[in-house]
Amino acid sequence: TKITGVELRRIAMPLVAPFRTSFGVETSRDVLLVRVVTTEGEGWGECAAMSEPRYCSEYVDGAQDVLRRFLIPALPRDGVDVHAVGRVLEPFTGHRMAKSALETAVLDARLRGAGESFGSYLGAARDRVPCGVSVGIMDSVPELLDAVDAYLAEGYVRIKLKIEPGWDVEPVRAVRERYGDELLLQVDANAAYTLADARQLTKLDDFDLLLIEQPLANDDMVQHAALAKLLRTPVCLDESIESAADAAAAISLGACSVINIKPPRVGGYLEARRIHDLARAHGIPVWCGGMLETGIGRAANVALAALPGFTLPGDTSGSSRYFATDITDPFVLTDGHLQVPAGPGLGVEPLPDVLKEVTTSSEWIAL
Ligand code: OSB
Ligand code: MG
Repeated sequence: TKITGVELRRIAMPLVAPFRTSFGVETSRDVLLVRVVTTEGEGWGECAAMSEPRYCSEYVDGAQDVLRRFLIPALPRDGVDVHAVGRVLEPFTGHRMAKSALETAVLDARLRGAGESFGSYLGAARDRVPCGVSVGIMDSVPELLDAVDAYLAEGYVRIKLKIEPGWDVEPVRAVRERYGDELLLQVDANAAYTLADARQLTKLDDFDLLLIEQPLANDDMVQHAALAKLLRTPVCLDESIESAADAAAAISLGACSVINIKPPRVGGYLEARRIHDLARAHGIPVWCGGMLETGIGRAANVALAALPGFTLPGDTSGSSRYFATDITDPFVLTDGHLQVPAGPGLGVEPLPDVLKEVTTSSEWIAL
């Protein structure tokens, strides 16, 4: 089996509601899909990069450029070995989301050929995963409570509130008071604070949060360690962790006591599994984050979230939390859980009619 070429396909996916974070508002997802074609079949990957470099330095046009110009031309010509792909991509620095999409597509092709599922390959320990939901910043507390009401009615087992300076203690207090101590509740600041805000952040200690995610800047590992000493709320890192080496540094510094593992952020599912293994050996709980993925990226995330060290519910929400129509068969919550796809590879694929409808461009890169 050989890789014969790669299709880079851009799709436009309107969100069911605007998603506001401390770094911006998203109303539609501009997604780059990667389709690896081999002499025997094909495989899919989703690039998590957003339209603008705000969450991290990658952005979707840049990801497409580096894939076309450097990453795809470097692919091995002699087979479909996902570890060989990792090795040829390694000399290129950064661009982890672009690498992740390509590696995932190769792995999907490989596993489809072998008849093995992503979950089985990665080491899934269960066939369904509990699901949380990430709730954006709203214009008012009543609007937020309406949104949380609806998510809880759908069965989500954990609520994550996006926060920023001016939208932190008040919404957290309102949600905690309305739903009581039993609700699994956490917050995500997307790097919106500095260590000078420590006193404000200690006010969140009163609300028995599971964790506070990425309070400080992406490259502020040392300051996160200092902040963690001042807070009772466990500090979780998202943006700061780009590799297993970063995770090792964060753990030994005491910069976090929980890790959000987002495979695209760390360069793919193999590196994500290394972080899972490392964290597990240190007794550090992990959970699976998300980047508003379509069913393609979601399938892989749900498989990863079934590994034994994922002891907290992830941001692996159902398709309807994001899109009116997903490009795959939709992921639907049952009793607050999503089923881990069991079919070969990702176990899902784009529905041709829907895919055609949402496609904005396509380019073919022959090997
Ligand atoms: O920080 O976890 C984040 C979405 C886009 C970029 C960053 C983040 C998020 C989310 C939503 O919180 C997670 C999801 O539901 O996919
Ligand atoms: Mg986050």
